[in-house]
Amino acid sequence: MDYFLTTDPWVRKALSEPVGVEDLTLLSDIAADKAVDNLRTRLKADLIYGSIGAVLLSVNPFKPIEGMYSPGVFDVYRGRARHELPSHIFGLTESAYTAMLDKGENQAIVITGESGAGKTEAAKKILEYLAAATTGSTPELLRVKEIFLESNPLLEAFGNAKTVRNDNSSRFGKYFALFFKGSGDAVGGRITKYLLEKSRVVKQSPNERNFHIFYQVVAAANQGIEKSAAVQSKLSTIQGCKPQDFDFLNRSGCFTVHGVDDAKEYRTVQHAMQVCGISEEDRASLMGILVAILWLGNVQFVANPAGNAQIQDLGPADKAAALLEIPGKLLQDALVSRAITSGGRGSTYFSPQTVPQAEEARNALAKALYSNSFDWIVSKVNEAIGVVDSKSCVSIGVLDIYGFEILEHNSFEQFCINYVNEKLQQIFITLTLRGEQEEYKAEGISWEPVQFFDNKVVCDLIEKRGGILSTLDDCCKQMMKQGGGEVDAEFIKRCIDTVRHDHLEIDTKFGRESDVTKFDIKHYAGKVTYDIEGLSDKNRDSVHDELLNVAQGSSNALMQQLFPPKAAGAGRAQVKTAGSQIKDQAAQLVIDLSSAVPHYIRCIKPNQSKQPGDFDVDFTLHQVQYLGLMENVRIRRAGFAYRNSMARFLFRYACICPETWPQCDDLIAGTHAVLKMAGVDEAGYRIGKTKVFVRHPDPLLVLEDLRKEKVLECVLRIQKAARAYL
Ligand code: AD9
Ligand code: MG
Repeated sequence: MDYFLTTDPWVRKALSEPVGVEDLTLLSDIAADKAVDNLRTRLKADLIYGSIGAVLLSVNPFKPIEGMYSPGVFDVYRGRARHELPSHIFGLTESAYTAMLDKGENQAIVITGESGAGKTEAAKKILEYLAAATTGSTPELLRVKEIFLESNPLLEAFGNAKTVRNDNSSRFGKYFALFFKGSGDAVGGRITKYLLEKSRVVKQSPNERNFHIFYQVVAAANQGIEKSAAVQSKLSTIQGCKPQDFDFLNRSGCFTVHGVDDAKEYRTVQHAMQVCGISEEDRASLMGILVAILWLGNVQFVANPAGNAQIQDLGPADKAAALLEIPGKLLQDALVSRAITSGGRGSTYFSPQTVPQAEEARNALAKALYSNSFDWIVSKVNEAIGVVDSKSCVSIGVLDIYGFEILEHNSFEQFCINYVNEKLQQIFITLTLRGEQEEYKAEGISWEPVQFFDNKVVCDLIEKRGGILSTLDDCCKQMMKQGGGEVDAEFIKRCIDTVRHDHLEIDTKFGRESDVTKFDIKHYAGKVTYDIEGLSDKNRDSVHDELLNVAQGSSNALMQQLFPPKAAGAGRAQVKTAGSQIKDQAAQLVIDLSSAVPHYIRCIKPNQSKQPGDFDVDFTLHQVQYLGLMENVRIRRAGFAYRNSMARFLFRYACICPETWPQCDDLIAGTHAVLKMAGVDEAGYRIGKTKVFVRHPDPLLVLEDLRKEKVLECVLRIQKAARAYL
């Protein structure tokens, strides 16, 4: 084939040097340590991609690999079937793209793996490939492509941060879907975001940073790189300041990221905002909000003689108020006091707050300002890409979500992140491991069952009624009614009393229930210990009414969009807890993914040092085990590469065989006849009750070629007939 003649050095190298086995299904010994050995050998030769059947494996090299994503490699993969070429993310993307166009079915690429394993990089490569593959030059297409590519740095600036695991860690989940016309050109898209880790705005762990955008803004203010006078006027209040001067940035001891120039990134991000249709006025307001958040962080409280909070220095609070375009006095009052509506008569009085309560209120406002801004940016990007009638299009969706996390201290954020990862693992199990086996059973195909851990039990523990999320919600609601109390303590008490489960461990051995400060969940990827403190606050996730009123009273147009006024006469809205939001989103995600043809990329992180050339065998082995890769291999080895209903199979291929064309009355006899025509012997396929299963993918290529020949023949005949007629 012509690709053997390719001069592209990367493809030649990948084709010419068989290093280990590319598809783990072909391992002579299916043991996890052998698989890890194989991954290591291949990584050493810069072969980061491999596969298990249709699942693409990607091992993070932590260094750029020369030529791997070059235009030459793109050209080789474009238009070719996946198994003709070495495993590559381009191959997977191409197969999703062609399947979408050929069959008119929506596709979803699901990228999983732990933090720092390479998911976001993979998502970017997919996007670049799709942008290059859609070669039309209509203004509509160019616009969609540009916005999709530009929205990446914008969303990363606001949604990513340096963590100990990854210098550019996604702190939100993202599902982006690109919509295509039948011709293959992109006509629109949609980005859905999942739970932003907003607690990072006010607090970061040691050696981690706040979201990138804050450092970019501080750098820009100092280097005078902003051209717009309106934006510059917002930045001017922090001119001469360093990140070290802001309490929301200076507690973790980490201010820079190796190899990242924050000022340069600032320019890229501001340009991206313009491309995404954000006006200069809104951009100025947005930068003003970010600067206001930094000043809010510097608002300190001290206790007056009565023990009530008062603002130590009005300077930062006034700066924040001015930037947010709200009256300074109103903001000050709302930070240190709170309206309480008492009893049945509903009379309201103002209760002074303690210092911790005022700090909590300040932090809640900062988080709300930031997360509402983030939501607004996502909505602007979506607006710019253009809403299309998704029913008249086909789509490719790419899911890039935060990876599984086990930190020294795990809180509500890790709980949500790990829950979403449980759901993704569950989808993987349902569609590949359990699904495959159940299908053989239902079709009456002889089959040796393979054992695997089904994490549905862990999903149930978290999301079912009476499980962890609903117990936490119940406690939050009840305590709100009672006007406060120790919600975290009540939550753990109820967990001990009512949520009994094999995957939940609460150690009460050494103390009373009230001394319990942690609980463990045995996740599919390992046991994680969660701190109880702060869970309920993070779950309730609310800004108290006075602060909300103050924000709603801003005279700034963007602020009015971020904090729309309550409709007249509307009571206190039933605010959804963060836990139930993520549960709803996860459920919707399952629906979206299940209604598309899934493709999987399993990313593996070979070390925790983030250095090229370092391979931590135990760490990698653990991922191979919890991702269920060996079970996947076993099922693949015993299984069939292709399956489809006989009706659909014949719909596509009946034309190649005289026994089935133009008439086929017997599905089973017809299927046998077509496969015989393609030279598949009887050991190579099985016929079930409604479906046909073909063991290897090669016969499918033969069938496709025969079909193409037939179609061409027909076209020529029609042309000839038409000419004769004319
Ligand atoms: V997290 O769950 O968002 O914290 P990701 O997204 O899995 O995580 P990411 O894609 O951000 O990880 O990769 C981490 C770093 O690894 C990148 O910043 C790159 O420096 C490096 N990386 C990842 N994939 C590749 C690759 N294919 N080639 C070279 C890579 N470097
Ligand atoms: Mg990421």
